[in-house]
Amino acid sequence: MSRDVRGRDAVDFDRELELDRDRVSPDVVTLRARVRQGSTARRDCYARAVQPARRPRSFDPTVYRARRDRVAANYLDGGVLLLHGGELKTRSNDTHYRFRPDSDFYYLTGLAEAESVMVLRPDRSPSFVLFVQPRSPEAELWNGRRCGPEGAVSIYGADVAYPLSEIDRRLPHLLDGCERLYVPQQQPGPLQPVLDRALRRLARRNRYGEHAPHVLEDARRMLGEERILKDAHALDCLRRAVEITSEAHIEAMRNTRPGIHEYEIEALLEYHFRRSGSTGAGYTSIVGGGANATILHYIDNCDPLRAGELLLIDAGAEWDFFSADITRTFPISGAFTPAQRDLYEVVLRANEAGIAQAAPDITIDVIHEHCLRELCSGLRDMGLLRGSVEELIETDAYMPYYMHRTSHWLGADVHDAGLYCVSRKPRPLLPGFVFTIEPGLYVAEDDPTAPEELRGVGIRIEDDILVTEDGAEVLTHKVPKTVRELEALVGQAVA
Ligand SMILES: [Mn+2]
Repeated sequence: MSRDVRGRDAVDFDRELELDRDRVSPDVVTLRARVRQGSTARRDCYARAVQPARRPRSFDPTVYRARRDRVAANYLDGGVLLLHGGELKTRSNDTHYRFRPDSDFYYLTGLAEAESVMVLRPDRSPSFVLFVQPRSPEAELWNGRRCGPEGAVSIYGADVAYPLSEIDRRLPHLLDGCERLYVPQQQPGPLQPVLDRALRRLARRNRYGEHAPHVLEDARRMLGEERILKDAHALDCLRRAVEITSEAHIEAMRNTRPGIHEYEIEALLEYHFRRSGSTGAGYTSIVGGGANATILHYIDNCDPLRAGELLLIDAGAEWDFFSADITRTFPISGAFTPAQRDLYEVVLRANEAGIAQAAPDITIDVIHEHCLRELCSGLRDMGLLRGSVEELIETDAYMPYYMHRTSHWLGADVHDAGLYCVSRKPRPLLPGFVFTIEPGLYVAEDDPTAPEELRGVGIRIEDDILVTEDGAEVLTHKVPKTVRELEALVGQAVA
């Protein structure tokens, strides 16, 4: 076999052998060379026929085509949209995290394959172009199926699709002459070098009549406005995610008892997510007992749960890459102490006051204010703060106990895309928006001004809300949150 046929690796390997020759015995050198050339069996194991590309379970191309059409009609304004589907992320050395596609990319394509790139050019032909990893018996044997350019067309409906290796050659032509280009500007990520090369190439070719886009716009901002109004498929996914998450929270409540560990509850929640067919948690589950609940994003989940303390669970399943987001707090031994119950009732009143406001034309700032009023009047009644509710809000006196906002958009991302302010003013809710209401109170473990029995108590109650034509629907209504319901349910499975 000549060096030319064997390619660069073999040539490099031979060089390495030359260097090695002085250091190792001739036998070892011969053995290594034989291994490098490979046995027939070794070559044959990759020579299997490539299976036909598989359509993912429950993939409906009309959902994604309708979204691309809406984006073209409502936002692109004659421009071109360029998105990357997300990279495979290294966990350590040569192992990776499970791939999770970029939300914007998946929203418009339904394609969950790493390294894919989409070019959407509604006014031109071809208008929907995908770059994907090519079919490869060896890569697919190790790492899983790929759709390849053929599947990108036949399954995902691309007008034309190319292997990723052709992107540098083809992208300049696809962008040539377009005035306006939409790319994710906050986190261009892996797209940046590809785009830079394409734009440089177009600039170089300018005197031959080619020209690069004049205006760069932020694709995330634009797509946030599309994604904030949930279509039927998004709502179906959210409802399914909420359903699974609700069952998981109830299971967690039923199985909580003193002595069980936070990680056991985490495992139980995520067991339920996965056994229900969910891709898993939409964010790292927060399972915090006692003072761990006062750490807003506590994810160590490593401690045993103690009688007399509260457990805060903030966890949500993802369904087809849409996430639920539910928080509940309840007593580990099944009964609140009087002080815990009083503080819990304050947060519950705030949660209900916020929900009562949810309706079209209301802003989430108004909902936040209603929650704040309940929290401040409760903190005052319990002796944690002094002064009028107006004063406490005016001076941010509540901040040591409530340091986060009440709401965020919810969808493909748990903190979903979409502007919170339009023209610097909080935007009114519209039917089809989905958001959370999640007031909380957190008393630091070492707060000398707080009554002893409240130190290290953290409470949050979070529901997912769909704005409807005439009000709002609490998607998460099945998860108990009154004191009576919780006390009846906690520990039932282990009693
Ligand atoms: Mn949340």
